[in-house]
Amino acid sequence: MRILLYNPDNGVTRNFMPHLWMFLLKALTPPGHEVLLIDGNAQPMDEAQIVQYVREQQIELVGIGAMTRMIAKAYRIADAIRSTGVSVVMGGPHVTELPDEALGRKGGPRHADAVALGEADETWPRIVNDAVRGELKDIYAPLDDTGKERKPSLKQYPVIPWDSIELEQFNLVPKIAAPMLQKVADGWGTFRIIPVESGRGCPYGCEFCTVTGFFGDSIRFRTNESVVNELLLLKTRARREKGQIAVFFIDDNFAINVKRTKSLLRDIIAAKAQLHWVAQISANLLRDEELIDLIAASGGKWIFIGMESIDPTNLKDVNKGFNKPGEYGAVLERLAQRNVYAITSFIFGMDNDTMGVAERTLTEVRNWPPGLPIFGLLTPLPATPLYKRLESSGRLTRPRHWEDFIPFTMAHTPLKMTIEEAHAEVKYGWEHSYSPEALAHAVDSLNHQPLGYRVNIFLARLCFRGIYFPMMGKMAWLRVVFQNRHTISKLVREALFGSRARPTNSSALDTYEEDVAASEASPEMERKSA
Ligand code: B12
Ligand code: SF4
Repeated sequence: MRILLYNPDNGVTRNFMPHLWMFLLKALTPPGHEVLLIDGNAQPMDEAQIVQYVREQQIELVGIGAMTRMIAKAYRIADAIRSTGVSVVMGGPHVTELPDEALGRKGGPRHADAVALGEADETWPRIVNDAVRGELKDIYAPLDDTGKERKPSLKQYPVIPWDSIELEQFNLVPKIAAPMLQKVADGWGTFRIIPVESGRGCPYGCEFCTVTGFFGDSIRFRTNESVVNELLLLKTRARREKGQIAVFFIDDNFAINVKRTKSLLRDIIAAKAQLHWVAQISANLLRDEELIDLIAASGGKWIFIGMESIDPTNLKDVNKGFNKPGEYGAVLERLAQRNVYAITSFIFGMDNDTMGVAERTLTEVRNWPPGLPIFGLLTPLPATPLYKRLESSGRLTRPRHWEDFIPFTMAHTPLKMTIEEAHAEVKYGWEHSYSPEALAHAVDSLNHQPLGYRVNIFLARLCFRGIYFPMMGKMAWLRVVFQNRHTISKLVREALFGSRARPTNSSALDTYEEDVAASEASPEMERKSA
């Protein structure tokens, strides 16, 4: 059977990384079938295009996975495919939480022939076999013999053939630049960020998060050996292609068991399997100096930290009181001393937030080593404790917000500000962190570091800017390059003439302050920050 696995685009950003579920299910497909993958974020398709693809490729079964924010698109695509007579199976967090919606059992249209609930590692082979026999059931759930939910063990993890799998759609290097970049240093002809999981589950149960409900609070790990072998495969591929591969450890809390994380990192170092990597780790787990040493030595470059708020009342409200804002700065310093930087994620629109929350947060952020701050709004995802709390207190303004996804627009009203005010705060956060002046400041604050680090933070900020400011086309990128021409020319001068061309710290700061003063006086900037 020819099977297509498809993940819809989110319509806002071009995803920088493929979705792991597709590669995993492909690896778990019983032999004798051909599995094709399309990630809409890398290859956007509308309904007509996907129908044409399904017909041309003679696809007989389609698997679609989607987060809540992409579900409306996922349903439209599923409807179009089913209208051609091809069966559609849906899986992932949203349909697990609301299977009746996908199956049309709530009075709405049916979008899927079958739904896979929860982790599908063990049910997928069954689904494929049933589809071959034309006997798909409505629901597939991972249950043991007694009918109790069973979370798959990760001890027998399938080998994803990263060294040979087709990854063309996930190359972040523009085709036009590839031949030249192949010759730079160890080769930059390709650059891919690849998702790798080392474990699943998180016991913390933050109120807005689906993870504890979906993966359970019992944490399961792969063996160190299987993770190390996967990294070695990726490393071999990068060398062969004269390109670069970075890894995103997608575990929700990569250091949830510090002892085990240290042992994995030691094994990575011993096997020389280091690649540059990113991982999500909560701040409370980053107190351990030895852990940070091992992170740096094993290739860790960026740590995603869900800081959420600098207000302990907000954190307590969403069951994240284990985050201690007072220690954020020290944690980031500890990382920065090893040249590891942080993606610091904040949520605005919490119940104790008032106008000015963005500036109050940025006042803290400015005292920390440079990183990548990101800002979002509190979103009640279906089946989370947050959703239930807001629903029972009648505070949801758009209870089925996923039917009409509007980026950066809340689905409930916070207690101390309006929905519009909450969005204005997010906008303020993005504008003041990703303006040309802020980018210049981030680069200059790494003046004591080699050029590579300065280029790295600059490029990372340019890319992250796209999460809020649409940067989908060539023109959008050209505009951003023009706006940041001073920083770009400074970095290019330094690359050509060495650090002699680098401004001293004080002059860099003066330039920044002049820039800020200039931009504060600029009506354009004032309008943007209103
Ligand atoms: C990596 C990741 C990202 C990446 C992007 C995704 C990518 N390219 O991998 C980044 C960092 C960009 C990201 C961003 C966001 N993310 Co995210 N992300 C994750 C994370 C940590 C890992 C995903 C993963 O690979 N898991 C491992 C795989 C194996 O699990 P899985 O995807 O669930 O797949 C299994 C099953 O669900 C099932 N399955 C899945 N699809 C299908 C399809 C079929 C046909 C079948 C049969 C089975 C099946 O089988 C798989 C194997 O068991 C998850 C949390 C988590 N642990 O899953 C959150 C998660 C998916 N993200 C979430 C959210 C909310 C977001 C953001 C909206 C956050 C924000 N406020 O900005 C953004 C949106 C990004 C966008 N594209 O629009 C939520 C989604 C909840 C929901 N109901 O939608 C999650 C669950 C975390 C949470 N806090 O609750 N994310
Ligand atoms: S620590 Fe992260 S993954 Fe765990 S419940 Fe909280 S937000 Fe979700």
